Amino acid sequence: MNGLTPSVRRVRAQVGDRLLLCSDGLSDYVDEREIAQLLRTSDRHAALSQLVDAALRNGSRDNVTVVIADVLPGQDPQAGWLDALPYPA
Ligand SMILES: [Mn+2]
Repeated sequence: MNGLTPSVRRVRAQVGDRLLLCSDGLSDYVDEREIAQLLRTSDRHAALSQLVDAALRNGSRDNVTVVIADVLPGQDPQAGWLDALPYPA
């Protein structure tokens, strides 16, 4: 695997949780406290924009990749994630 070892961790998500996946273009340029504060922005898309803006404002010269996942109620936890997509195959 090109000498790379993935870091894998299982977390128990609860309704209302918000998960952040990001590249080091964000995490190396914005401190965790500010990231946490911006993640509390209720509108997910606004939070995304604010996180990317903060990284660029702090001089990030790397790519800034940010994914926010909100854990929502109403999905059968036994169903596969493909079944949860809003668009049928
Ligand atoms: Mn990077």
